Amino acid sequence: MARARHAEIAGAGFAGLAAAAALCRRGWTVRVHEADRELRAFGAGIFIWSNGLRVLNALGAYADVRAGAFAAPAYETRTDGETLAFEPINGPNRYRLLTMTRQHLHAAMVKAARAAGAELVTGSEAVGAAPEGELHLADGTRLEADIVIGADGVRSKVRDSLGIPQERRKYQDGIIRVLTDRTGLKGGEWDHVIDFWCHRPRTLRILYTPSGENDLYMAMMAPVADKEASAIPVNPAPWIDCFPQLAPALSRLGDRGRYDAYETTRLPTWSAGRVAIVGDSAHAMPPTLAQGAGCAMMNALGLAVALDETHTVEEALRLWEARERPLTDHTQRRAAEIAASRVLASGMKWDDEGLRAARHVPTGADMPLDDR
Ligand code: FAD
Ligand code: 3HM
Repeated sequence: MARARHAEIAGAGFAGLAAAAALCRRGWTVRVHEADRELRAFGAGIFIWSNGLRVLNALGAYADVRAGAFAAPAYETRTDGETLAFEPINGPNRYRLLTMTRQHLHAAMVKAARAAGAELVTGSEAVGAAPEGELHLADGTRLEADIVIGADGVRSKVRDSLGIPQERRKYQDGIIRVLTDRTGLKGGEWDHVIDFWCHRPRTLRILYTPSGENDLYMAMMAPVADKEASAIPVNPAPWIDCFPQLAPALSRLGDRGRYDAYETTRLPTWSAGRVAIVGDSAHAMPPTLAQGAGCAMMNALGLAVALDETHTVEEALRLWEARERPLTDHTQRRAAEIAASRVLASGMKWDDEGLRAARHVPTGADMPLDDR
């Protein structure tokens, strides 16, 4: 019998774990290297649309994800106190959007990758790769593989070591992400996802997101230039001034939260030889469509499918990029337009341009979701 093909993956984030589970389920042996000493997710909450849920289903992680996630009945936009958009979601014939803590999603994906047979190594930092199929670690180890996957996030060392040029863009705004509890904010409208915007006395925004039985995720957008509102720990005064109805949650944040400016990375190619670049390392995008992880997971699964369908890794990488990249490029472009224009403040309807990725049936994930 031929030996199983082997993959070395840098990064146990959503892209690396999805690639690991997808490849193991197709008979590969897989080792994932995580630089951090622990397997954990950074950031606070996350939105996963149908496309991402389908990928999770194909990886055997959907039931676990569904179990601790929140399915809000409506998505609203309220600007300067006025409701500009109100859309029922998650019901029959409505779009499906689950919200959850990042830790919850990450734990379900770790479980799925391990159940499929992946080896996950912590405290193992990748510093580069060779196109012939070698992953280089910080301790000097060089590991050979049929495919190397750089899933090491937006500051990817694997990508940079290959000399793939990057187009990077920054924006006027950034987001403080915090996770707090839902005490006093449960039931009725407090179960909705609510995009609160305020223009006076300054432009601020809070994407209020129930993310589990007791978890509340708030994505708090402030211009990079607004040093007072973008400070960490969160300075509650400017926020409570704009959003007095959220004072109970805003006044108990303590030193939680991190601020990240929006940014975009674009590469001329997603691979070099036997090395594939997957997830934020290849295509970081502003979070305005909540599709960064969705695209990362779709592309990770799509890569495993392409490797199954072709004779050589090089052929698979060409097929993969040709098949998956147009949707990611579109999503990244649209997310960037929305970030630059702040059009969400005017109650933008979720239209085809915005929901193309959400509505897409990802390669390898055409099984319907079992939601009984
Ligand atoms: P990461 O999640 O960054 O994972 C990379 C992993 O690699 C990490 O575990 C890291 O520790 C590890 N690593 C890094 N360097 C090395 C190294 N040298 N060696 C080994 N390991 C390494 N997307 C959505 O789909 N829905 C949302 O609601 C959403 N909201 C967002 C909100 C904000 C404010 C932001 C900034 C992003 C948001 N995103 C969202 C995007 C999403 O977070 C990313 O697209 C996603 O995390 C990308 O996954 P990844 O695995 O490629 O990278
Ligand atoms: C989920 C999500 N969606 C949109 C934004 C945004 O527009 O900055 C941030 C998010 O975490």
